Order: sequence, then structure tokens, then C-alpha cells
Amino acid sequence: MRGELRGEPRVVRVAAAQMGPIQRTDSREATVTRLCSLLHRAADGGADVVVFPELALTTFFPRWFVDDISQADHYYEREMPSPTTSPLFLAARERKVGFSLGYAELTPDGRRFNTQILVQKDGSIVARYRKVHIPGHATHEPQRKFQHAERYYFEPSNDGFGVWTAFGGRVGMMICNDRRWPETYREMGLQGVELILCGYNTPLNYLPDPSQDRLAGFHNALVMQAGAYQNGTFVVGVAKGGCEEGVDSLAESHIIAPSGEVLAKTVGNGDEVIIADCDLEWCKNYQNTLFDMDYYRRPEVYPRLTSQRGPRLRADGTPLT
Ligand code: ING
Repeated sequence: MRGELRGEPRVVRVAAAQMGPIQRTDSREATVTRLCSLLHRAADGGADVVVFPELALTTFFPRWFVDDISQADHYYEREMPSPTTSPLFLAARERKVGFSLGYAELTPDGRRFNTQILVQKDGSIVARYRKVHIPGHATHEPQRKFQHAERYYFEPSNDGFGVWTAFGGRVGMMICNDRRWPETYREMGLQGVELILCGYNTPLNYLPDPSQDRLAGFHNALVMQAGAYQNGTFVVGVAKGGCEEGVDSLAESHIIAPSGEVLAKTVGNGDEVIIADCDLEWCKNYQNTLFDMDYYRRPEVYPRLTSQRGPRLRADGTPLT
């Protein structure tokens, strides 16, 4: 309600379970063992929910291009949980801890998504999110030092961004490149989101424009802190970092407050758990004041936001109004 500030605390103890690299030869079983160990460390720290990275079960396989995509089928999950992944669900149920997990999904009708699920403390799946903004390229680019062929291996989801009631609040999800687009946060902000969970795999070298490489960490923090503040929500960004098959990826996992402040940040680029107490009531201090959307937003003067994909310019560069 307008002007209403934080009331009785609604604290969720959140853990960001950052992973170091997963090499191509690492088995799913060994990786699930790592995930279980991270979950236990988070549970030992009293966490209510543990956030794992994007594609947390395998190496980042879009860095290679295979002409016959069925040669990549083994990187995808056909069921969740499966006999291989069920130990993680069992550990979560045993420790009464929820989690979110990113993985490659192959549906029974052959569709391929970059997916993240939200799992309750009883091990039940609350929600499934499929990545909306797919970066990289769809065809083989042999001149690249490494591929980033996500647009070949995954189709963009048309489900959009959901917000679900869990852990005593309103929880949303996004994956990696989604975090760079303000629409992602605002779509959830307009559903009253209080906690956004995000996993990412971000190479330190952005081959289309190497001048951005030195800013990888700055841009990562910038977009998540801005998204948190401008929508009055907590944001948790969790990396799979370190050197994976010769490609160095950004770590710097964050837990960010609705104020935009960093509550916790990892210091290494391997398996590492950071934990913060997130009082979801804090969101009210922003959602009911400065960012009271129902009072201040002007959608009637934002027609381009959903009617256009990109800018519309004349040959002389002037905008088409
Ligand atoms: N990765 C990237 C991201 O948005 C990318 C795309 C690659 C950005 C390399 C910068 C450099 O963080 C994913 N998986 O979306």
C-alpha cells in the first residue's frame, strides 16, 4: 500500500552456490555430488533456499558446434528429477532446503530449452522457467576462438517471466543473458516480485567486441544492482566460473538487496557458498515509495516498449515517430 514501509520481518536465508568449471569429461554423477556438497554447506549455514548456476549439470556445451545436434543430446535432461539427479532432491528434502537449478532440457517432443526450476523444501518442483533472451549465434562460426551457439542449441521460450509464491514471498527466475535486459526485471516487478533467482555462464571474452572484456565484472554487477533497485527486489546471481575447457568464465556471484546494495559476493572462481538473510519486507521501502509503479509509471506513453523489437530509423538516421 502506498507509503507503507517494511513491517514484521519475513526473512529468507538465501545461499548462492557458485560452481567452478565442469569439464566435458566430468560425469553427471560427479557433478551431482558437487551440487549435493554445496547444498549441504548451505544447509549447514541455515539456508532456506540454495541458488545454483545456469546449466549446472554439464560443461557449457554451446562452446562447441556439432552439425548433427543429436550428438549433443547427452548434455540435455529428458526428465527432472532423473535417477542421476534425484540425489540432489533427496538431499534437499533431508535438509529441508529449497533450491533452484539450471540445466539443458530436451522435451519428449524434441524441443530444446535452457531451463531453470524452483524446488520447495519438500523436494517438490514449484516452477519451471525457460530462458527468454538467447544470446550468441545459431550457425557455426569457425573463425571464433570458441563458439557461443546458444541460438542453435536452445529455442527461446514464449512463456515469459513468472512470479511464484514460495519461501514466504513472491519469487521469480531469469537465466544469464536475461539479466542484461531491463524488461526482464520489470515484467517480474509488475507481478510484485521480491526475490529473483538467476544463474549464469559468462565467458570473460566477448568475441564480437573485445573492448567489453575488461568490463565483464562491472556489467554483471551493474545490471543486477540496477534491476534490483529499480524494481525494489532482491536479486541473486550465481556463476559457473573459472576455466572450463580452456575458456575463462566470470565468477563474482552476488546477493543484492532491493536498495541495490551488495549483501554478499564470492571472492574465488571455484565452488563457493555465500549466504545472506533477505528480509522480503525490505522490498516495500522501494516498491511503496520511489518505485510505486501504480502511482508513478506512465505505460500510456511507453507504446514502443512492447510494439517494437528494435529502433525504427529513417535512412538519414532520424527516428520514425
Ligand atoms: N552468456 C552471456 C551473458 O549474457 C555473453 C552472453 C557471452 C555475454 C560472452 C558476454 C560475454 O552473460 C549467457 N549464457 O547468456
